[in-house]
Amino acid sequence: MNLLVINIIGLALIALIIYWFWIYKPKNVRAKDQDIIKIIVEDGVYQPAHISVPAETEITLEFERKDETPCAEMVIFPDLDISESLPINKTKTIKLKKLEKGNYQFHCQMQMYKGELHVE
Ligand SMILES: [Cu+2]
Repeated sequence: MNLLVINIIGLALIALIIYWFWIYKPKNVRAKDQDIIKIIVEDGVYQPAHISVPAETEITLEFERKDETPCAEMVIFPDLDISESLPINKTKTIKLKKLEKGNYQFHCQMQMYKGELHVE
């Protein structure tokens, strides 16, 4: 490989890192009572990762895991005592009970995938 090619690859990697850490913002969705929110588990992110939920409403989450690595296998809501394994390319339904105001995190077992419910 000549030096130019190596430089271009280096610049592309730097651009990717900048994009990932500074520019990329996970999508935010706003849920209403009885909504079903579909969350795709892929490429190291939950999409959407931030879900706004009105307090005292009931919503359902449908996780669809496309990432086959073991990292993505579990989804854990530590504050809600929820810990579920996600089958690959199938929908896993998690019905949430009514929540009080606050932020509730959810993540994979290694906390590489991260998301948050904003109950307001
Ligand atoms: Cu993980």
